[in-house]
Amino acid sequence: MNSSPDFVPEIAVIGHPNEGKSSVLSTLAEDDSVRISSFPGETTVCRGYPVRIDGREVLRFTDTPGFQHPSRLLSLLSRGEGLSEQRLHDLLAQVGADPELREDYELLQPVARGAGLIFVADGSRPLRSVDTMEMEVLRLLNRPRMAVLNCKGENTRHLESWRDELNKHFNLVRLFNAHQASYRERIELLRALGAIDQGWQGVISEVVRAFETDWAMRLQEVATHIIEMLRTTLTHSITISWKPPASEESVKNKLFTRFTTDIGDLERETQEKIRALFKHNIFNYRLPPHSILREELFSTRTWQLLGLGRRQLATVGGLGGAAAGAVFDVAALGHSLGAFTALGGAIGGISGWLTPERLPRAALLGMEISATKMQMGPVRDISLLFVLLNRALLFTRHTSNWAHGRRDYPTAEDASPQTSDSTATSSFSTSQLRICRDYFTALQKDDPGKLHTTEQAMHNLMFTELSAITMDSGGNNG
Ligand SMILES: Nc1nc2c(ncn2[C@@H]2O[C@H](COP(=O)(O)OP(=O)(O)OP(=O)(O)O)[C@@H](O)[C@H]2O)c(=O)[nH]1
Ligand SMILES: [Mg+2]
Repeated sequence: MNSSPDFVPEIAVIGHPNEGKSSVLSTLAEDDSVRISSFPGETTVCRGYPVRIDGREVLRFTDTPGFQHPSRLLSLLSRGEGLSEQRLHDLLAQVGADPELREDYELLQPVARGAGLIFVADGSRPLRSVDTMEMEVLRLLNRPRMAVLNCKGENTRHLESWRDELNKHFNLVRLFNAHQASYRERIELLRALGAIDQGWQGVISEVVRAFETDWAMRLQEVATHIIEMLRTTLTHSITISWKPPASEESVKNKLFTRFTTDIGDLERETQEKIRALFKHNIFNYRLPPHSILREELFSTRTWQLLGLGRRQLATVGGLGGAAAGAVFDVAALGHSLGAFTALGGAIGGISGWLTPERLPRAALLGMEISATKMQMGPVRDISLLFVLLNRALLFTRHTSNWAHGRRDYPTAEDASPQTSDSTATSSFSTSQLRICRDYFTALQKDDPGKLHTTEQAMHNLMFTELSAITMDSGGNNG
């Protein structure tokens, strides 16, 4: 193995056609430009996928076509003893001269360059003799290698026979699912790669460290984006002049539409930034059908599920401070927004779950009306902070857990009912709620000194939450 400081380890993903080689590579390299197809033979030439951190290439994965004639390769390799570089060179020349072996020749190129190998097999189907031949070819090629069982189906009956056979040809065998692997599982597989060859340990450890640092930086950036969105939204206000003959109702509607559109646009921009941080650039997956994120930001269901629950609302209210008077304004949502008839059922329906005595309160969105002007914002109700926070955290969970190799859309069958229990803030402790309350109060008072310290505390809280939701062992259904 090359020990120069500029050395970039190359790992080729290799195996039978249609087993999920390109999918495994796509997930490992977080690259959604890798071509994947349900038809065997999609990959016909080798292609390198550099993994860059801070602009520096730290690792290179190579996608390869599937074996076409492993039995012929095996018979060529089995002749003679040992595999010197000269013999490998001669063997490649022989394979290259035969047009029938074009793809086999192609897949041997990274082997000739000394790449480490990940053999990918679908452990949900029965083992066949051709699989054993492919394993034997790799064993005879004698390169650092490991095997990955990527189960395309649910069937686990064949796993044991796969493991037994793989163990005969590989020192390392791991389960890794190209569709479901989380960040943690990717890191674990990379770490395992360090063990495939003595010389690889140091360089792979460095790569793993770079991956971990990069992930933490991403979470810091996500936290910054979320806080920027909160700050802008919670201090946002718009004023429109108003004079007869325009009716108060029509001006209110206009104001409300503009205000909520601004906030919705900002939320979408923030989501795009988060998506880009997790390198989902091309494949634009849809959110699962049951996801609360498919709901409008200002809809009854969103506020019911993602706002503060009654108990937490009472806790925040009990903390006192400037926000305390306003926190119960969530109860006024149906009432104050119900006035905006243009929204029809979307907001109006919320009054259904409110008790009459809680209804009449100051306008949720900080509505001011004078003889000539109407102003909406800054928001007076802390509930919006929690709704936005929960939506941002849910979005980050979806995006960060979505394996790059997975290209199918979630279906209705994946659906499970979403309850407020699954929101991040439902498990917030009183001290975490206090951090949110303090931040909200500082924003309302426009106090730069307080804002700085409370925003820092909020940032730390976000980072902790983001670490928890992106480091769990996967799951794409959020
Ligand atoms: N359900 C499920 N399907 C998978 C998984 N991995 C791959 N697939 C599907 O299997 C098919 C083949 O995947 P590819 O990654 O293109 O396989 P390949 O080995 O690169 O195929 P060739 O390039 O043709 O040799 C695609 O339809 C994938 O979506 C998995 O973990 N789960
Ligand atoms: Mg492929």
